Amino acid sequence: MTQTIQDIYQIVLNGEINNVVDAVQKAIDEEISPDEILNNGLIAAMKEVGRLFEEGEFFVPEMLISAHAMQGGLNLLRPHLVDSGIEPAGKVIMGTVKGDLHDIGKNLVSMMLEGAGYDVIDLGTDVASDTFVEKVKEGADILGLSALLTTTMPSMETTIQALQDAGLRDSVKIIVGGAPVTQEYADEIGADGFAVDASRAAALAQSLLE
Ligand code: B1M
Repeated sequence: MTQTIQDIYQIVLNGEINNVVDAVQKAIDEEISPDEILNNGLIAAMKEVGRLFEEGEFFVPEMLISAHAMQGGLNLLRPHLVDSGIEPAGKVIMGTVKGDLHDIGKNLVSMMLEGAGYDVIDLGTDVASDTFVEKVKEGADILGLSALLTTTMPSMETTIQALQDAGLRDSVKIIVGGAPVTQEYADEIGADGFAVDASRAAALAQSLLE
């Protein structure tokens, strides 16, 4: 691994938002392939962030700062990735369900998925089941539903039922999460998976698509 890639890895891990763009630009100028910058620099660092979070060494603020640093680098790299024809790991549609305005956790999940190489289309908060259905119709590998209120959790089931009614249920893997959501609830409503946090959501997406 070159020194420049090691620098990018360390900068993302440290959450040095102000340094990431210069480091990624340096790698581009050195004609390091976008694939290497992405996989050995940005994604590798986010994997380590996920590991540290799961082990209790990093907390939500550290994870958010690293995710923002990763996004800064990714924004610069994105046109180069498109030019070099690198395919994303998969397409994810993400949103907080109808009636629910909480988005901090959902944003973190989106960022971790981006960090893991997915193309994430984030529909925001208070997303109606019909909107999820319309977006899944356009094509997606994974649908991510977030809910933070016990009163909005049923909107997850409504969304899964709406996909079923539209004949789209089997076209997409559905993952659910949010503070009040449990594995039991995910099983009960027929989701494909539940993740307790953002880092495990990225790992879950990977295992569901394998
Ligand atoms: Co609200 N709120 N809130 N709130 N809020 C909670 C959720 C609450 C538990 C607070 C409490 O009473 N102790 C409570 C819910 C009680 C319940 O339902 N049983 C509550 C309430 C009642 C309300 C209002 C109804 C208050 C009111 O108006 N009377 C209201 C509802 C508005 C609405 O949504 N319609 C409301 C409003 C708000 C604010 C707008 C003020 C603000 C949200 C700001 C925002 O999101 N932009 C807010 C906040 C900040 C919270 C707390 C304090 C923090 C939530 C948060 O961001 N956590 C929250 C208390 C709490 O959770 N302890 C609370 C940090 C975040 C990183 O964690 O979102 O859990 P979290 O996400 C985690 C995991 O859950 C998981 O990964 C994330 C990262 O590790 N995860 C997924 C999340 N989504 C996932 C999706 C996945 C996989 C994993 O796959 C797709």
